[in-house]
Amino acid sequence: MPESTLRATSKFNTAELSFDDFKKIVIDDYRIGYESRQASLIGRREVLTGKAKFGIFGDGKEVAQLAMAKAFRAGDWRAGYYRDQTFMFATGMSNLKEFFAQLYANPDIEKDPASGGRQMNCHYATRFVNADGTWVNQAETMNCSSDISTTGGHMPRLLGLAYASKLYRQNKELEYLKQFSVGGNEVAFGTIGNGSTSEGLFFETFNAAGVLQVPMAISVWDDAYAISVPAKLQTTKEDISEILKGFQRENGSNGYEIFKVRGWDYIALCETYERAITICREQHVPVLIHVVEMTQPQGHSTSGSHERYKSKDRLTWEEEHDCLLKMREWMISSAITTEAELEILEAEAKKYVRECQREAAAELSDIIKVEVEETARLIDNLAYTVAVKEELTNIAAELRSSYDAGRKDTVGSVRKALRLTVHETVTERQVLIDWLKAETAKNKERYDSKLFSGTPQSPLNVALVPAIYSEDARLLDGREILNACFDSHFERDKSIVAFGEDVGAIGDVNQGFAGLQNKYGDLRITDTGIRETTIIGQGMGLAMRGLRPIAEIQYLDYLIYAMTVLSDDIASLSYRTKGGQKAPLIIRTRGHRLEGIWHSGSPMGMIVNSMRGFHLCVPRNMTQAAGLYNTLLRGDEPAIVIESLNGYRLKEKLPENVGEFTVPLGKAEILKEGGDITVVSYGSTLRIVQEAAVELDKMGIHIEIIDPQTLYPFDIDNTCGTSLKKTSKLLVVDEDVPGAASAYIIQKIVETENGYYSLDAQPRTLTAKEHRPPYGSDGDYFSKPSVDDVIEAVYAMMNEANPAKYPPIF
Ligand SMILES: Cc1ncc(C[n+]2csc(CCOP(=O)(O)OP(=O)(O)O)c2C)c(N)n1
Ligand SMILES: [Mg+2]
Repeated sequence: MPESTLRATSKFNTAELSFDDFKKIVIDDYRIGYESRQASLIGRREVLTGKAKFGIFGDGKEVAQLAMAKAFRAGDWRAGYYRDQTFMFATGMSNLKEFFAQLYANPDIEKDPASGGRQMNCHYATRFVNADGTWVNQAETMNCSSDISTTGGHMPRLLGLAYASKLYRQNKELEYLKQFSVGGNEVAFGTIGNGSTSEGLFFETFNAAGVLQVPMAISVWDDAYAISVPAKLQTTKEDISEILKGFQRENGSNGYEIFKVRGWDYIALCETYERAITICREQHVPVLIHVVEMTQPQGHSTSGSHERYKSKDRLTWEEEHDCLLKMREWMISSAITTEAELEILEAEAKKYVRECQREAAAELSDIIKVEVEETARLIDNLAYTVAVKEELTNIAAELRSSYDAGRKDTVGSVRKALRLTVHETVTERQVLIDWLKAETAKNKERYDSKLFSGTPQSPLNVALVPAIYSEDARLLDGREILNACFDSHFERDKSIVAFGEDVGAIGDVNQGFAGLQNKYGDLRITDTGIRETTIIGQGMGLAMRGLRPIAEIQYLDYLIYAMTVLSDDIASLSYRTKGGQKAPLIIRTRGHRLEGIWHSGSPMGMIVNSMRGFHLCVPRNMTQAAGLYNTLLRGDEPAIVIESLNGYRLKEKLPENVGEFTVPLGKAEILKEGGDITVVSYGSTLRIVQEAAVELDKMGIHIEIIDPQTLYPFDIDNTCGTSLKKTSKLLVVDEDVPGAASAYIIQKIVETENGYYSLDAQPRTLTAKEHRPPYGSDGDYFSKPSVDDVIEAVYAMMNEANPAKYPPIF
């Protein structure tokens, strides 16, 4: 980083502040804002001249962010969006070099700590997970949860970050977790654009925080536009704080403190943030700060120009109300500084930002240049020993002359050279192959690592502890097994909390948590409103702040209401921060067959396809579910557990170590051995398959039943593939739609586990119909796989193999 003056903002300490101190703070702030603006201007130019791929910047939002930064302390949190560079610079959570490193997609986390080159520019994050998986001391650092590009998508997480402070303040049992909280006195700062407040996620979060009374401070950056769509088409009355007035707390009611302030009025902004955040921090009252009259000097992003959709009058108004221009005018008119002084400051700032940009660019391009030369040299070396000399020297020359070569070009050139020389055996070719292997490993780390935390704390490393049964083990309802398991965890680990609809007072609709609120208190087992997205967001925020939440979604069919936060936010968190952040949230839900279109769903394909980054557990009964919870609650990665809705009242034996024994993730289990057909199923359909097997045995057909237990990871030990070596036939049974989770399972077995080479018949799936299951037992029978269906599907495969022995049934 080039030498420079002060970088982070200073607080106004009104009691002791002299006018000279005040002036210095204001001027330093202006410098931060001005540098930030230069970064936006240069950043846009870099994109438009092809040196970076895309740019979105925080110009026009600088002054409010300086004020917000003054109220931000160690221990506090941010969940915001792509306009916040000035805030990040002013708090010291980011700097100009990192800003440009991200713009150039530098995959080195030392250079772009927010995302290791994985995220678009202006997507911020601090690293709060160490390389060994341990947490940093969040009470001592300023903390920024990782941004996502989907606007408004971060709001549910913000709720959870704020809710953690409430738990840390109110639950004295958590005092031992000192590295996560300063006695609950932290504020979770959220930022969102005016247009994005139209999202349901915003309103759901807003209401939930009002109910929960958590220290959450939402700033709305209102520039009257959302790309081209004006406020008139976004917001009722074109004014978000106006329409949210009903949330204002009054006469001892819960609710919000709501503030409105202009985005170019430095002093009003500083006063407003000071007042708002004091209330929020001290009283745990959520606040809304609606910052109006903001501008976009360069338009929305590098994708277009705002001259296309803003009127001349609007553009002129924006120029006149540029927040830095207004601050500058005010500084001169109040004798804080002079035009001449500012000109010097601005010239210095421009130079400084330019130096930062050049250094950041060179840090990547210098390395790439060396790699390009090395690769070209290896290709040249090969060229002189083979027939296709000219083609290869051309590839090397093209690579050397490419002005923006990247790793795709070095690797791409080598792959092409290897294709062209496929029949050659010279050593120079082997050198190239070795280079490619080494480079592939490096690029895997750069671009393909950390979908999960993968640290020593990973649930995949949790020790296997078998269930122990006493001779007179009690037979209990499945729900009671789970209840005993959860009870043991709440006793063992004070950081575990569970919440969701009907989870608290009645202990969930199927009573897994029954009696536990009475025993452990309503801060640990807690009812929530009907708000799936923010239940999950609440869990995510808690999990990022060192707590161990179990967030409950009442039925699997309602998971779809939380998909945005599950898929966009939690599932991608470890990956998009290259392991810098984690949220080991456990989601508990129940599904598969019961009654009716919205209580019998099994949308497993939806989950499998959109939630990579989660472990996906599909226990066949409540004992297996307990074993999986026991594993997950000792690990540090997010997971979803889908209990079988129709299994809560079935009798199971209570293990003596119900809170200790573990079911490993990815460990498939053979439930019944047989030599004719391998049948793979999970969850509720397993009981159907097991029932069918009894009749099939009588017919002389012996199926092998395998329960993968977790769909992600899937059958790590190749149990299914090994079984196929014996049976050569595969049937996958599930109750999702055709081509959904069953297709995923087939791909895993046939391709990943090499099952294809053992097959002597087409692999089959038996699934539900394409529509949702109708209400009633007949609806179930004709829509979901039944015992009859399983028997006939198995029999049909036997018939195909040996029609004489197994003639058609009908
Ligand atoms: C969920 C989602 N929908 C749409 C988009 C595309 N998009 C990106 S920015 C943007 C406008 C956001 O406007 P606003 O919230 O007012 O923030 P501003 O950019 O004006 O600061 C849109 C529509 C997105 N990124 N995410
Ligand atoms: Mg806007």
